Amino acid sequence: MKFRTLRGVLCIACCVWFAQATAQNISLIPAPVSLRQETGHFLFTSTTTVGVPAKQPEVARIAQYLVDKVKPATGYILTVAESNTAHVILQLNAKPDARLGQEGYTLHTVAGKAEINANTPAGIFYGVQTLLQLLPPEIESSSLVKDAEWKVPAVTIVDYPRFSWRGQMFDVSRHFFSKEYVKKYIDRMAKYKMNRFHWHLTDDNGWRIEIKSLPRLTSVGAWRVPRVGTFGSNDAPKPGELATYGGFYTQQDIKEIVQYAKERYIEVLPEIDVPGHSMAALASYPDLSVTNDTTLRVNPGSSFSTWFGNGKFEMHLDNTLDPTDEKVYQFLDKVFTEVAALFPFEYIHMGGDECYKGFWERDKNVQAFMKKNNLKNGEELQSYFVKRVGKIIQNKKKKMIGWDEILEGGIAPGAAVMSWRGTKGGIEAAHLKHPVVMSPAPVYYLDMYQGERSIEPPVYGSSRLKEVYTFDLVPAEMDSTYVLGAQGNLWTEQIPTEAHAEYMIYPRALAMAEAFWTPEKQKDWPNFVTRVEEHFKRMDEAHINYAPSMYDPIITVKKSPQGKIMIDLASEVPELDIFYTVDNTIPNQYSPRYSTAFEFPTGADNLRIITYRKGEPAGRLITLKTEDLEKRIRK
Ligand code: TNX
Repeated sequence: MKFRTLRGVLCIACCVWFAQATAQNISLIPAPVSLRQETGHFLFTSTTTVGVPAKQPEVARIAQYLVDKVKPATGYILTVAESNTAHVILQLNAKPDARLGQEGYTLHTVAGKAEINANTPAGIFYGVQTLLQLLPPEIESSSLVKDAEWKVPAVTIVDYPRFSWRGQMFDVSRHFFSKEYVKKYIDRMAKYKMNRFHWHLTDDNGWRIEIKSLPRLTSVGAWRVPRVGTFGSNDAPKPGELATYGGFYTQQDIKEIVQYAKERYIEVLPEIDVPGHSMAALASYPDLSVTNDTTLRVNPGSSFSTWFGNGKFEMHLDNTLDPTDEKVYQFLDKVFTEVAALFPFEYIHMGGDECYKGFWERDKNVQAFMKKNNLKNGEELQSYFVKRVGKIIQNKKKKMIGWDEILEGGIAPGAAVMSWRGTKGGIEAAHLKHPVVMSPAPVYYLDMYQGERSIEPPVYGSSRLKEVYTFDLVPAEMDSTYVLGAQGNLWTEQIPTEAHAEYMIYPRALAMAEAFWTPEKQKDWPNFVTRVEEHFKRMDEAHINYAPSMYDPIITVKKSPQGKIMIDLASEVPELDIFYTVDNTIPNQYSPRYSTAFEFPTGADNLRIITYRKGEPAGRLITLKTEDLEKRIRK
């Protein structure tokens, strides 16, 4: 492309972007590749019709999806007909539009007509999601909204994703979530054009997938003693105590969920986490470990390990499969046979993370095995295990993906890597020409707290919305051709309820959705914040418990050269006014307004803070005692 042409294209792209930024009522997440707002609008009414081409049942099904989505709030039952003169037209391109690829679409709305074109049904589906987002927030209501005008601004949109893998992981082992809630999770992913649901189905705290040839995995492994305390410091099971907390998905449930996801163009990636994280499996079949510990029980969030920092740890109970025992591979063959039959996605995840090698290393038989097979250390032994699992998975005609520990001791041929310990595993895997999915902790970890820690539920690390949004998921030194995409992970040790899950997911999943879909150069933080606020309105309608944490300030406490406590307040959200008190009154807009770092007066008891945005209360009341401030002092 000649420079002048390129400049012209960039110019148009900028205008389009500017139009989106300034256009009223348009708050699309993820932001489309290009959007032009025109004058006028398309109006949904009780007589709106949806036209689909003849003999395209999949497009007709998407039309029905649209009908079902608009019905509760509008009360309209739109008619679907094989027609090209209907008001809303969904249409597959007769000749592929090269710009759109496998998931892109064009959307054109004017008075009286809305048209979505794509090369594939997935593209049509994403066009429908965009159309729904162009409707007012009340469209998200599950009950009839009276006197609303169901207007869609007139637009021309051309849109397609940055990455083909746009994922969200859900850990249903640490806490169990119902089949209905899993569907909700999937449906909400679809709204933001996410297309990979990674289902963490097994761990120390529960085995959640029915394996018909191994019934104890769910009759025993799906249940643990009930605990409500902080995960990781709960009481261990008491002798004779009944295991009443838990649950699992039958194969029928799984088929239903896979189908539900498929109808939303989401592939389901099942994870069976081995050889570590296997206490639920071992509580069911104790002879699969080197310790054969028959007293082992499904872990209820009691502590069984010591962490030394630097990622080093020791397990006090054996939660690892024995990699030297043929029985283990027979067991895994059974598991993966049934898993492969249930999940149509090309990949199966075999975990591979945080495997403690101490019980292996102390075992005489394992030592003899390692010597015989010329395996020098625990990492090489784990690599031996992973390669064998790789063969099993390959025999089931699937590809294997694992956490970045599968790089240690030598990666299995063809395996894909999920980079979680930062980005370095991803960089290394791409260097070795293996496919990569980026899900680096802490930034893409949805279990991290997302704001001021004194008012967030406690957990070990932080990931704020702005960090999620602005994170560079393909570092410069990485060969991006191997990056399939990225995902956010909702680990649920500290997340026992649906409401809390939602609090952790939203709005951070929106930041990821945009990072994974929208071209990097188009990302714009202040503009994103404005759109997030529009989506808060949608979530209010949908009764989603999103976190308002982005409105809470970032508090930094330092000591001045004179030994005084210095308070520095910042905000990640533009136009946030921060008010504070040091006199035990509750702050509001009449209190001192923060402008620059200040000294916390000697003798004061509390620092209290509240934020306002555009004149309205925004953040939550934060109270830090003098001793809290002292603890936070960073030199
Ligand atoms: C690390 S990420 C884990 C999980 C925990 C998570 C908590 C990974 C592969 N392992 O087992 O749930 O941290 O943030």
